[in-house]
Amino acid sequence: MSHTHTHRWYFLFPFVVISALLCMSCTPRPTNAGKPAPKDTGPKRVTESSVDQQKDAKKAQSRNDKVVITGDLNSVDWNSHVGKQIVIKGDLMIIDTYDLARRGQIKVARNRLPVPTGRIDPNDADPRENSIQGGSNVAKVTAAQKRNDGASITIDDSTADQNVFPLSLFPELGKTYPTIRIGSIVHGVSGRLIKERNKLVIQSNQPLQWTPAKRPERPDLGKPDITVASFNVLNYFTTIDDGKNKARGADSDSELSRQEEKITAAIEGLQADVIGLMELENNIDAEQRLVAALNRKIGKNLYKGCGIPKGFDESPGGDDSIRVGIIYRADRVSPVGEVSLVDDEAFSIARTPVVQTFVSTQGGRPFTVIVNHFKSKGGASNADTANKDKGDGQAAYNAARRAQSLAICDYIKQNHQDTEQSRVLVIGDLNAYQQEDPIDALRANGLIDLHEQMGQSTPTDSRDVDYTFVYYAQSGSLDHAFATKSLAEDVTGVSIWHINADEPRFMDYNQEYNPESVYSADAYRSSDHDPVLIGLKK
Ligand SMILES: [Ca+2]
Ligand SMILES: [Ca+2]
Ligand SMILES: [Ca+2]
Ligand SMILES: [Ca+2]
Repeated sequence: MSHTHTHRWYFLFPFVVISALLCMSCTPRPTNAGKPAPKDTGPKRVTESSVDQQKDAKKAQSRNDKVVITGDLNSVDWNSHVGKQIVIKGDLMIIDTYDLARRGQIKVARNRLPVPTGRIDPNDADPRENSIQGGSNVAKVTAAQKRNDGASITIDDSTADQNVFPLSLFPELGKTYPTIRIGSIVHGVSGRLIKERNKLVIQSNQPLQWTPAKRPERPDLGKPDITVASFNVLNYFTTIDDGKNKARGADSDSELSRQEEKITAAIEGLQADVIGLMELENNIDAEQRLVAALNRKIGKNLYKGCGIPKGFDESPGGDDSIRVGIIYRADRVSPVGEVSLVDDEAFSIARTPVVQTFVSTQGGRPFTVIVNHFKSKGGASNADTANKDKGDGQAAYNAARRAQSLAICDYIKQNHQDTEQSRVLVIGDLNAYQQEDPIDALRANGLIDLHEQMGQSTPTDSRDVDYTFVYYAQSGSLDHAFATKSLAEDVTGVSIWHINADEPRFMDYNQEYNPESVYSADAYRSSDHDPVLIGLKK
């Protein structure tokens, strides 16, 4: 997005100033029993001494109906304010847009909310430690979750009608502005607090005054010889979902074309030489069709697929309806040996990891990429005892994911000890946040977390949130990049390109409810995960 575009946006909306609607004589009210009222940072109060008694009575009435919030939302006792007019002063960040198209709702907080286990280790008081058992530090995870739960409030468009477009909170969407990203800033809000579907919402009956978050350029990785990417493509299926065949992707040829347009735009934009993909349909067609579409898009036959390894269908995880795969730029890298897999029972309820060694077409030493898609956190009702949600912040199937991590470590120890083969990259959607057991297991076994190495996510850093995914208004990284020591030395940069997690889901390829005017054949919301990029020396 250009600066001019931002300015134009501002120019159109300088008059939607919520503070003009404020009751100037409002006194800030205690926001929580027993807690002091926040300091009034708003306009000076009008002196009331000269007004007559009738007016005084009216004002008292309106004061009782109005609540002004200036500080931390955690200290607000929302339940005691149901039915009242709420004014939240100061900047609020949009942290969730999941229900924006359907219900006209966004969630806001003072800051982006990090998933607790992204920073707090459930079994190590110091997150730099790498224990992978027990729950000695779970109380801290739980406390952080509780803080997050109280840190936000929902703003609603004041109607129960669904899929109303244009959006009344953001009427310019689809006209002069292309998206409503998470991370955008709303400059205060006012409206009545009601309970709707057992949820507290502030009904705003005017457009919000806001500053959009910018869409980031593809991140810089230093001066790499080779670029590797990891990208979960959100169920790219060539089999059209007919409601009975259990296909998970597009419901029509038209949706498939749109999905393909967006994914190929994203992959082209990655400018990567090797791309590990998650959530391809488990057949060869999906990979081949995607590669063909990419080559058509760039007008050259440069991309190739590694295909499906021998013995894949019989391997643990090889029968899942989705799989991981690897595609590459044949002008930039050459495969060394056959594509192979990690054959381990740990993957029987997940997806078989796929492995390929490459060398730059410009020479240099070989490197091996292991692409993973560990068992997800969902589906808890089917989980056996070991895999039940233990309430430790790591959700269901943590034990399965931990075993999958350990299987990857074993595989590397068995197959990649010789100097010639010791440069290994472990990438993919590990379905675990940075301080959860499966990620600590990789560190405990000597693999290097490239984000930590590059100083992009130190466990104690409280300023920025490292994320590839947003789930129930919390941001965190499920997608990771680890390397063996000998390869970690040759990493020039690692970065997450935020093209998806912050973008509203109504901008994706689907056509059931998405407003047609916001669709664009670009990289944004090509998936629900952000891709990860890694730069390497050859
Ligand atoms: Ca609504
Ligand atoms: Ca740790
Ligand atoms: Ca730990
Ligand atoms: Ca659909």
